[in-house]
Amino acid sequence: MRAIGIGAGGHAKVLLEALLSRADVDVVGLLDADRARHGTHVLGVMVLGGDELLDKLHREGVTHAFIGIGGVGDNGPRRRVYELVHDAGFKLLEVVHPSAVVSPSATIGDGVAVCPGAIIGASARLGDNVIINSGAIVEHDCLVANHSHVASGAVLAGGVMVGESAHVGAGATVKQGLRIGKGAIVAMGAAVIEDVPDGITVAGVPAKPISARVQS
Ligand code: JB2
Repeated sequence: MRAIGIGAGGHAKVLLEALLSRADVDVVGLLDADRARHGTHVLGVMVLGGDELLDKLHREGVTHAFIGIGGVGDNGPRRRVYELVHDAGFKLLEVVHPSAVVSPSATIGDGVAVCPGAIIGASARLGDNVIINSGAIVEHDCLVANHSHVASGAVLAGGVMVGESAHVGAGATVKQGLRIGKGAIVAMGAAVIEDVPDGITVAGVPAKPISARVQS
């Protein structure tokens, strides 16, 4: 299958590395909003232009896309790009790095990225456009809802629910059975020992609220 990547920064590079080892995927290029990146290469793959090329590429037989935007702390841009690509008729690629461990009983939505060394436990469920970044652990029976991002090295103990478009920062830990609200942010390194309401940012050990926010 022929695929286009959206974004040409650090996260796109991580996903590309996983995709370039797959015989079934031909990555034809990347698209980036930053004109300065057009014509440059990421791991040998050219940045062809901006998102205005999506319709043309689809007409030319490029059927699949992957979202290479990490958007640390704000999943709004990732959600918008996911919808744009979906509406343009592309199928979203799952990108699971060969070094990740995904339980056969786990389920994975459209366009999910599971990065190097991540572990997805038994009966865990990942929604659409979720990122489980390098070395993160999503234990058994967790639910990570659409557009959320579990950053590098974060640990969700068993049965944690992460609401839509939430962000769990690098190295954070969430105690078993808790709920992280929609659009909430857990700051890097936090230890979460109680539920986090929708839209709230928590930080520290143990984690405490530091602000409320509105998703972009
Ligand atoms: O709407 C868009 C758009 N918005 C931003 N369409 C397209 N086609 N591209 C878009 N971009 C582009 O995504 C930006 O112009 C930029 O080139 C790229 C994001 O690259 P950056 O390296 O700044 O961030 P990243 O999202 O790839 O990686 C961040 O998040 C990862 C999870 C970094 O913090 C990484 O260190 C982190 N691992």
